[in-house]
Amino acid sequence: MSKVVIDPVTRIEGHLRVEMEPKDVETSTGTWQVVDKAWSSGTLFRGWESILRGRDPRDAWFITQRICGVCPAPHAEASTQAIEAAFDVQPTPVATLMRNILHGAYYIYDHLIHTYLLIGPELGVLAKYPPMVPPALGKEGISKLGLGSSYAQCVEMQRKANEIVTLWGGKFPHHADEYPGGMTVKPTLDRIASSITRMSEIWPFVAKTMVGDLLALAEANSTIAEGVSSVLDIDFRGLQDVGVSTGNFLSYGIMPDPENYDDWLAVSEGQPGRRKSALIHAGAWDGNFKDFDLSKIEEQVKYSWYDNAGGAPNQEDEPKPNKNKEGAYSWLKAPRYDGKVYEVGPIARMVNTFGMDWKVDRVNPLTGEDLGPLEYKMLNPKGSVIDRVAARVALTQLMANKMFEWLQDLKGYLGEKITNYKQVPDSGTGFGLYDAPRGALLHYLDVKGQKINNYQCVVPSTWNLSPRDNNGTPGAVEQSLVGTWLPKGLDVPTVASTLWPEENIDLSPLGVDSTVNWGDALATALKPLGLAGLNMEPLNDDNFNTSLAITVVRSFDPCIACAVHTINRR
Ligand code: NFE
Ligand code: MG
Repeated sequence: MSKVVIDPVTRIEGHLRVEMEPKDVETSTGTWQVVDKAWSSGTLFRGWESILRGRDPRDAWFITQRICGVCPAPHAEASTQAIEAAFDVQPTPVATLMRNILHGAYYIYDHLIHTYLLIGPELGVLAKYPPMVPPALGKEGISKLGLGSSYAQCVEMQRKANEIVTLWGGKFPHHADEYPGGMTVKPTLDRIASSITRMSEIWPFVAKTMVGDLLALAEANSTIAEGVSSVLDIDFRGLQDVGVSTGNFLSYGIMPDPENYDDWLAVSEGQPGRRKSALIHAGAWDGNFKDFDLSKIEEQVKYSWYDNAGGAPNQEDEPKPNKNKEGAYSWLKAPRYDGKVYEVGPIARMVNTFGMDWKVDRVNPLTGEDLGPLEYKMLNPKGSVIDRVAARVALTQLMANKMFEWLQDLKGYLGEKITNYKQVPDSGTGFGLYDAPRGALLHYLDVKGQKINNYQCVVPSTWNLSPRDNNGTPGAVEQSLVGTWLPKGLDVPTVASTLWPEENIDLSPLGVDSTVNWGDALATALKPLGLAGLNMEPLNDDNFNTSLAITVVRSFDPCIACAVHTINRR
């Protein structure tokens, strides 16, 4: 059968191509198409690991931030920690605390934009949930139909979160104040107060709107399940049956305890462990809590456009690109842990810290008002679209709570020593391991003659979007696409009307004299925007609707700008 291709996958950073081979499935209601095999290709060719060679190692954290405009902060942090390991210097406790505050605000921004701007539109459409559909009819649509109400607020709130990053980092993207051994910013009461002011607006949005939207999605999920089950005559439980991955989850942890940094460092020095003193733990969950062991990571390259041999990150050499390599189809390598595929990202952070059941408090830190905890149990232990969304919401709530605690704690450190300055050593090596929003992020630095001799990054999207490995096993996203329904000839409004047939949306506030069902309401709102190619326009009988498949891909929050960072010097 011919392939269905999405290229480029939009609304992400970088260039991602997804190919899918459909197969027919016969049921009592007809012949349907689902994904049989999938291929994920990074089509973008970049230059990072090579341009770092020969440079001053102190510049690495500043340069590697430029890998990505979405996740510069985690690259800065992973790099700074690699430099600190190579220089044999530790950050001071107050520096670690300020880093937690900066990165906590950054995390809130990142998970907000993914939930609302990057995957929210698909979820809002599927779940008949106007607050998460883009505010396509502007202020009038927001006030009269609630169309895009949460989406629009999110835009404001992510800005406030980024303002906190700039209070501690000078600017965003690409903050300017980390330094091996510490920070170049001081804790001051005005920075603390300005951060709390912004958090006092962000916290209620997260605790009420964001958590409320997750609960609304979870409730709508049963109607989606019934609708799809009856159309296809299959036993479909809902969004927990979409985007199912491997059940193996890898995390490096985030937010070290400033007073127990040795526990954090042990893992990046090669000692198997879980960094349990950190807010989010490291681990290699395979159905049970398992220590993370750095020596089990290797990159495989059989299906990647390189002539390198692959191997452990500190064995990898100068990239040898070869676009003509037989069988290869991606600029991404295939990182594996203990030879197996592991999903990285929000679920990995949650399960490696809390297991399958999560409970996050929602007590307003300023007023004491208790909204009741957010409680969530993973709906699919192998991971799924809805579990990824839930994990991001839970992490945002957790981070919003912690921000107040850290800001309070910082008052106890005013006037403390900020940096353990150290000269560039003649030689040294070190790893920085830090969980970026999209997942486990590794930087490796080798210094010789006071210059960078080798630099390697193994990045979250490289794990999730990897091509097949040396054994031919597909990567996490490639596996999670298998079985996804590709509706043929059915545009998005038609699918929406089938799932939600009741005609109960009154368009009269917009001056349209009718009461319509969800699909017609969407068509009214979104078609005038001319979203051709997004399955809003009528599809002919040979065309596949790829919206569900793209939702699967988006649930991993791909970033190919991060995932490929090699250079062709020829
Ligand atoms: Ni460019 Fe990134 C994150 C890193 S890659 S977004 O988070 O590191 O997946
Ligand atoms: Mg690399």
